[in-house]
Amino acid sequence: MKKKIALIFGVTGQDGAYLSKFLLNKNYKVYGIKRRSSIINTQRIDDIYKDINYKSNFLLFYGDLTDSSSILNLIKKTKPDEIYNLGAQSHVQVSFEVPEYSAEVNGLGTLRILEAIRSLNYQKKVKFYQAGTSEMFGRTKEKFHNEKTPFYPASPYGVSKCFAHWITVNYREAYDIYACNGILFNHESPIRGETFVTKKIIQGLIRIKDGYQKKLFLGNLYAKRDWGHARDYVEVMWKMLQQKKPDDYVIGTGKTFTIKEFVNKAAKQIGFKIKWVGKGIGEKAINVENKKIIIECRKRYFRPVEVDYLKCNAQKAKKLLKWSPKISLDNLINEMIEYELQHL
Ligand code: NAP
Ligand code: F7E
Repeated sequence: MKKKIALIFGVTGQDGAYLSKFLLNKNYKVYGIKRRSSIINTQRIDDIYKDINYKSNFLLFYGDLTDSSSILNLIKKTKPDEIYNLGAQSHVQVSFEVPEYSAEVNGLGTLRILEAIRSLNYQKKVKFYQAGTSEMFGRTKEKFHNEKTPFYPASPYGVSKCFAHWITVNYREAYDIYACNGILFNHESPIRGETFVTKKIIQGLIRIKDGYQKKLFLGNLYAKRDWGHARDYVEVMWKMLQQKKPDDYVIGTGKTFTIKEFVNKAAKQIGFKIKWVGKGIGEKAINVENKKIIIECRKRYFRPVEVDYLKCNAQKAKKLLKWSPKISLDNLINEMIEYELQHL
């Protein structure tokens, strides 16, 4: 039987790496698009190349979401059955510093892929997944967020993803493309980027414990996030493309914790006894054993506007996609710690 072909934008990222392995294990041929960088940026997928079970079914091409011709040519060349758009300038705080670039890649990049599908007349050939985000809900005041919750983005990143969301809906309705928006809440893993808060906390605490670092500097400790594991979340991306009809789904755990609660959980598993003192920007965590300050807050890690609270209601995905998350936050933290200890 002919293998299905998947084309992944953002293959070198956290989700790109998990999704590639997931699809290869489902017997897909996987083509990934990497952008040119001055230093090799394939660390997360190098193990796939080295694995003889995957090697011949996994191939990378250069391309960029800011470059229409590379997108069009690669879709034409690879003739995919499924396209996953995971490529993005994905850091919320950085999007305040590079707003135009974030909109260019995240918003217009999505349009470029959809437009390539349309102009190649591939609407009946290819299914499209768009990596949407809970950041689109932003400052909406709801206890839970689901597919009906209005968007109120609170960063250039969130706004750019709203454009990507609606252009995906628009091309689905206008040109009958099988296109789905996955509205995913935060998901982490051992290979999460080092400047996202979960990885930064775990890496920082382990380095402090082992004497490589003195302090960890954080921003807002009271924002609440619904954190899941990337391995669980790539499965549901694929599931969305296996249904009779394309649709949009929110994906999350339904549980929410503050950054401070995440620190407390990670510290406990790493074997730190910490005590919090002070308030606001002066709040600190002290290592009870040696009385040293190990965590402080710094203004530079606060955002111009914060998304204070996110909590998912993924009933639709549970019912229609038969999906629910398998990995708890404690197990996710444990896996991230184990990885960090091995790679210190
Ligand atoms: P990530 O680790 O930051 O990966 C982003 C990927 O996009 C990387 O492969 C990156 O390449 C690539 N990329 C950046 N700019 C590009 C460009 N101009 N052209 C082509 N590719 C480009 O993000 P992630 O955590 O895997 O997330 C995957 C997707 O889901 C992103 O769209 C993100 O916005 C979205 N999302 C993530 C979460 C989450 O909690 N992780 C939640 C909801 C939605 P380099 O490796 O070269 O940088
Ligand atoms: O911040 C607070 C920060 O950068 C989480 C992306 O994958 O998920 C991610 O976006 C929270 C925020 O993730 C620091 O203010 C405190 O409230 O880990 P983060 P994010 O902004 O939620 C969504 C769903 C995406 O779609 C994005 O692509 O933690 N925080 N102190 C900090 N955040 C960071 N990065 N660094 C700190 O020192």
